[in-house]
Amino acid sequence: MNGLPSWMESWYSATPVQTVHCSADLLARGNQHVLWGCASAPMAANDNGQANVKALYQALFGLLQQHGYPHLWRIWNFIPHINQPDDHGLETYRVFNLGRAEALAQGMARHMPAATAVGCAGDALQVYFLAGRAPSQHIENPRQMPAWRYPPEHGPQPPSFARATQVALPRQNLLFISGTASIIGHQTVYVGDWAGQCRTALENIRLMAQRTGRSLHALDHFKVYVRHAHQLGGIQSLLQAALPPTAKTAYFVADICREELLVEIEAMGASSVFTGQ
Ligand code: 3EB
Repeated sequence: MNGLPSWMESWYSATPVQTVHCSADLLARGNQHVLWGCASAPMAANDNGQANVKALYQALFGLLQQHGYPHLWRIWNFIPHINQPDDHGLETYRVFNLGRAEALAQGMARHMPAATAVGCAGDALQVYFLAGRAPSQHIENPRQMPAWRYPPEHGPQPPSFARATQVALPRQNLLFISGTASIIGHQTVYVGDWAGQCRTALENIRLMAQRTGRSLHALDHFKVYVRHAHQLGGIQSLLQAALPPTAKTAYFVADICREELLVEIEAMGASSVFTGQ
């Protein structure tokens, strides 16, 4: 209807927002604490996109540095043909990891953000980010190996992201839990079993929330990525019974970075801090 997309994400600010950058492939708007934006780079099928990934991340870090929001809190990576091999037979997600790590190693952003990395249509890598003037606190999951330490069986370069980041703003504590899957240690568990994968991913999220003193029910936003459209109904009813009923939850059909992963769940907690004013 009206050419509007079926789903939109809006971020609101109680204080004035300014556009700090606007070009064809990089857009960013922010207030005095937070910068929100998106970036894109060409990533054609079968092409090695490593240099483009690196260039996008370098441009992003440059922008954050230049405008005084040096801390990357949260990033969403939408990667076209994510599970397809490039011209050298390396899976696009693994190519992405090489380019991202190169930019991180060179850049000032030594602190990894919380992240999501899922597939998308088209031939462009699309990245959405939240960065801030204040650093975020890095949180790992005790029953998952930090992703940046994954062994080489998952690709020549481990993925550079934190399991979660937490930020204390003047009136709000933000918790960003990365895309979370059915992984224990570094291994995928419940291969071929979407229900088992849902329960394991949920338990991983619950453990992360617990690490920050929250229950699962203190999380107020969830996004669920489902690989196969025909499993969406089953996954939705399983999760609806387990997720907090008051949370905003959105479901998407998307490819996920490991071929055998059927579902990935991310979460956010944005509890208000009442100052009594
Ligand atoms: C995992 O835990 C599942 O490469 O940025 C989840 C979230 C995953 C983010 C990323 C990958 C990424 O390894 C995959």
